[in-house]
Amino acid sequence: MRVQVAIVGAGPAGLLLGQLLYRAGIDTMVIEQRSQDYVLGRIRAGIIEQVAIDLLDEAGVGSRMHAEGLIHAGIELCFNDVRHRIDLKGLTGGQQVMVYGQTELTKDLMDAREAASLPTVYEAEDVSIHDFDGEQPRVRYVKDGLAREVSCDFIAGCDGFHGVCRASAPAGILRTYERVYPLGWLGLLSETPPVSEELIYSSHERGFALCSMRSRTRSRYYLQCSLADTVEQWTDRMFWDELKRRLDPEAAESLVTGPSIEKSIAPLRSFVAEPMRFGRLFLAGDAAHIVPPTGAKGLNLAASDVRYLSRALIEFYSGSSDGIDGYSGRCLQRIWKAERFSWWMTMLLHRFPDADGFDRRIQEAELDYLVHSVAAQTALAENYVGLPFRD
Ligand code: RFL
Ligand code: PHB
Repeated sequence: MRVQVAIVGAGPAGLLLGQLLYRAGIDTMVIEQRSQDYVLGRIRAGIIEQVAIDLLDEAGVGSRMHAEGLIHAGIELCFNDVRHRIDLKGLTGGQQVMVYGQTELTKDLMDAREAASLPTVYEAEDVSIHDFDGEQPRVRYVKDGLAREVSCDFIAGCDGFHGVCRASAPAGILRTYERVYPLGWLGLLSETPPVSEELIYSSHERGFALCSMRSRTRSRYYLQCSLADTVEQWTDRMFWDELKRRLDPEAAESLVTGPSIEKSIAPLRSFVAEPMRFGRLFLAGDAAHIVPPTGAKGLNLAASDVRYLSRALIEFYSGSSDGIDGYSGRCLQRIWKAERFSWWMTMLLHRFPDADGFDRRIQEAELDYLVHSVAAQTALAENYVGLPFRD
């Protein structure tokens, strides 16, 4: 089998890239190690920026998102039992974000790929990539017990943080930067109406909490937890009781609880791999970088990489290599700003086990500054809605 671009990984980065290239007449194959149901069952991101909305429209998969997604013009920060609204729209000249689950977005992309009968292999085993330092890279995998090979012009490594593509990059060239935070997020999904119209980010002495949602009838909540905790340890009852303790009295009072549909614990990490291109291999999305979820940037950064990569590849097939040569540098400029913002939000809002009195006073001063300074709120807002593209 031969295609122009072999895409490893059917997460949002891989599927969106495949759809954009398909619309430009470039043929792709997506090779995913998990089953389609497994990929769809992962509960992850909930907030998408205008950049990602525009790209999904460009890919022709935006109609359900526009019909079902919820536009949010602000977020609330809660500390000392009081909520403070950050007017994202007012502070950024009209920009907003959308609540639309990663699961839904992935489903829309999978449906579009299926409708166009584009080649996609799920449950591919032993995926490996070869010869991307030459003109004829190859991807090998095993399916139904048979070894297969795809030859291509380019490999797009969209296979997430634990994937094979970054791991195959030449060690002498790859540089990585990492910060691991000593805490996790325990997430709970429930078929209950959200506690508030907008997201609540709460900084509390018992730990951070976040009230998010997937629709008007489905809520997504998170609690800062210890990395030693297990999901089994946290009954639904314990989760709801703890969430109430970390919210202001009005929110705690109006919180509607119910059985969980899903519960999971995610570690918090910042990570960047540089560069993002190795010959004819390109890394995109979580394969190249991870942010702690506090700033809601992971999926949006994946979309931002895909925007650059799709344009670069389309340019290449029209005769110019400028886009692919500039790919890594352009992506990284945006990535590091999102890394900074996500790190800052994380440091501001969580309680760290090793923090001393000085660290705590700095957090208090920063929160107080934030709610009294339009300049500080504007900085938060413009980062939260997504920084503009320079090119
Ligand atoms: P994904 O989604 O991890 O997809 C990678 C795919 O590659 C497959 N794969 C392989 N395939 C073939 N061969 C191999 N060797 C392979 N190894 C792996 C995997 O099975 C998978 O299907 O990466 P992608 O596409 O780059 O997308 C990134 C996003 O999924 C991620 O950044 C976000 O979910 C992060 N994130 C959030 N991002 C936001 O923008 N807004 C949010 O509100 C937000 N909330 C979150 C989040 C992530 C969370 N967790 C669980 C980490 C909340 C949470 C709790
Ligand atoms: C979510 O809804 O899953 C979500 C929202 C905002 C965040 C992180 C996660 O910052």
